[in-house]
Amino acid sequence: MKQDFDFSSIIDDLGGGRLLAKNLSQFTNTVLNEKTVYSWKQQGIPDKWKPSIIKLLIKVGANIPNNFMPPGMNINNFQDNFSKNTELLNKYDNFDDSDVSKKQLQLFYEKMLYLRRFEERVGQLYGLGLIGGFCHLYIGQEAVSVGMEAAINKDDSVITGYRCHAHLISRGASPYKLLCELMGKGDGISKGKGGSMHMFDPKNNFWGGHGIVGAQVPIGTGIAFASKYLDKSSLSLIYFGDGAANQGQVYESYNMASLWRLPIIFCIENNQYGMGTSIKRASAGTDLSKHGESFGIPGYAVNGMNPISVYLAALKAVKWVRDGNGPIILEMKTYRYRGHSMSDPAKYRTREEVQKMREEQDPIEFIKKKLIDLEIYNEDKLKSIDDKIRSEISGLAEKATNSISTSEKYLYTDVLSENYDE
Ligand SMILES: Cc1ncc(C[n+]2csc(CCOP(=O)(O)OP(=O)(O)O)c2C)c(N)n1
Ligand SMILES: [Mg+2]
Repeated sequence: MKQDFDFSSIIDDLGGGRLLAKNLSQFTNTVLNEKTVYSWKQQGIPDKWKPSIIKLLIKVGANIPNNFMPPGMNINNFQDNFSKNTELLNKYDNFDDSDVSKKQLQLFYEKMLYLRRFEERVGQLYGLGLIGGFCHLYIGQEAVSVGMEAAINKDDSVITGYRCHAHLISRGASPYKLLCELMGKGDGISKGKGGSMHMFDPKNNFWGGHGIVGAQVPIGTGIAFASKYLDKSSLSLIYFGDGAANQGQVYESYNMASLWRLPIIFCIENNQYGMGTSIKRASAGTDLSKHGESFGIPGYAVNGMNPISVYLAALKAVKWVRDGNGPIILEMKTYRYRGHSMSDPAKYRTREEVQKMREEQDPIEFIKKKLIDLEIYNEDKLKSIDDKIRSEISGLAEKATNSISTSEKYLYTDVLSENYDE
């Protein structure tokens, strides 16, 4: 029989008859003889096997010749949303270093340093007994919040978990009000009633501060739904950790977000540890950027210790979402230097590991070196910026320490939503 089509190249693309027979058997749960598959080289592939073979070709990224399609079918019948979206996303241009201005580099340095010095001061105040309750510091992860914030707008919404001080400051919240909140003062951003884990700043579109691991993911999804429903152009940036990434509510949110094409950036801050366990011990799949696969949500992993990489990745993600393509996942590979919270025996990692990360991957040191190499700032200028930040934070900490504690009169306010404006 004369073939109008070269079936052998398809079989070769899929690793030859033996591998194809094995893969097809697994894929279709049918026992398929290797000899049969080899015979297709001469006799042609029966229509009955074509759909499965097309799916395998898509999986390995091989070309599917048009005339290989069974009648009435085209490639879209076989491609799932994930492949379609990933293919589309790959066609988007990547942003590069030319998209980062000198001014932006200066801001990255100043903003990251501010977050670091703020958190260091919070750690000291905690040690002095001026802050009580749970408290989780962001030291080490600064590049994520600063890089992401630089790529979004003020009307976009941000929501995160309990490690939230940095995200608030990046949004533009008052550091003084944060310090007051931490110390249970009336001037606190949640009137001193929320503490470290429960800070809100609606004016800056910051929606918490959530102590329940992962709770912010469905809430942030709802915020994105509202934005779409009300025909607004704002997106919802949802941060959560590697420890939250396997939760059921996260997957339910992925499903709805993708189904309704909601404007969401799911930003997973993979600092490699949950409360006392490494991701390698806790997660069956550690490629978190691909967790949206079965929902058709594309994603990519980013060096979360480099604010430039974070910023450039975020620009692309923002464009993707604003173009109406629906959600995207960014997995930030980052690291926290301090314990999970203020009490952490840290038995799950070695001191040497932490030291190595600090010495080799610190985001602030990285950007500092860049500023010097590009002759944007010299050592003296860098030091004067640091001194200015330290003294500003010291002044605010002193003012907050001396401010008035929260009042009993707030005990029953802000409990119901109608009291929101009180
Ligand atoms: C539903 C729920 N389960 C458990 C906890 C206790 N807990 C607090 S933080 C945390 C680990 C979360 O780790 P991850 O998501 O990686 O965030 P990270 O602390 O690293 O920023 C756990 C288990 C909680 N607060 N809520
Ligand atoms: Mg973590």
